[in-house]
Amino acid sequence: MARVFSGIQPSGVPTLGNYLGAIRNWVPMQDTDECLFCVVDLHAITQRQEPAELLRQTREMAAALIACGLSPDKCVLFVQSHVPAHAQLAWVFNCIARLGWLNRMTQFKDKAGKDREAASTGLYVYPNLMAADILVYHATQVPVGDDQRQHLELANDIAEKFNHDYGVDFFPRIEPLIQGVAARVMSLRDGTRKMSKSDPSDQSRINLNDDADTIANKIKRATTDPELLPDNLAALEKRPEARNLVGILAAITGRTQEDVLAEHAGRGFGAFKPALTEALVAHLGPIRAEMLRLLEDPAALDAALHQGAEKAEAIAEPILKRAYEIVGFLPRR
Ligand code: AQP
Repeated sequence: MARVFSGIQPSGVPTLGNYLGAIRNWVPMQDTDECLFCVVDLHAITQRQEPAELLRQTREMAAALIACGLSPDKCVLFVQSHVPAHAQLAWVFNCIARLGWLNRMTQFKDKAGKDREAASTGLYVYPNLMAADILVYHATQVPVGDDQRQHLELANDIAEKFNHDYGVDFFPRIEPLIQGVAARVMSLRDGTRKMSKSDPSDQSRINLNDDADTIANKIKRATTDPELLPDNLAALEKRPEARNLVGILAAITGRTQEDVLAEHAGRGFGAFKPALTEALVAHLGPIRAEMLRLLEDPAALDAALHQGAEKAEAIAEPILKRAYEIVGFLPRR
């Protein structure tokens, strides 16, 4: 049985991008693998979060994950800051990763924007913490969206350098699992940018707690072009917004993009958008309802997360202990 790890930041309400690129792929894995899924609040504070908002968003994220089908009985579902081993191993990795490696990370460049000097050092070393999140469990399978590919390559570089520098074969290689037509869902306002929960424009994304009217409105206002839909994918190459909407409809209805085009070829977005809205509302409506129901009982949510943290800690502690011994830290009695 493979050990699987993946995380999601409570930096907002999860989006359709998070759902199609990651969460949805996690659900079936619970039945076949040993899965750890983590609400990564330490990562969220690499960018400013209002404390009260962060607390609310952490519970909201846990509720969303359960509403999407993760079961605290089938997987280890927990909050990152509840398991100190993540941050403890991350420090070691800060000392393994090279500045040159981090300088190449495109997510840092995107998130730091033009004023790089003003970005937090946490945002810069984010990939080292992500490597620790995974490797502190010796997890080997990491289901993520396409935007995380570069970070996982870096995690493998860190594991390899640690093993090489200390002459051990301790950390395993990580295999990124990047799946499906919706591995990268793009913004509804700009088809060249990925859909993000922390995008300042709420119109750029579908949130998992959006109601039917909000979804309809966002799809109606989504940026498109005046052309009709073609009958083949190649013709969408230079039409990022159109390609994104076709990809979303394909992913949400479990069809191929070719199938969607075969149905809608020759139509404009006036006809396509209502079909997309209908499919989104049908799929996301029950998730939203379950999420709202779970949030009515925060104590039950917290209890499930605390249980998850205990299970996670039991796996992480001996691995961290051994890593510290390898580094040469004096063992604590
Ligand atoms: N647009 C996307 N399409 C496909 N997959 C996506 N993911 C994120 N955006 C898309 C995947 O969702 C998982 C959790 O992501 P995260 O919260 O850890 O961080 P992120 O990638 O930075 O996601 P966001 O939504 O853009 O958050 P903010 O705005 O806070 O930075 C990951 O597996 C990711 O690949």
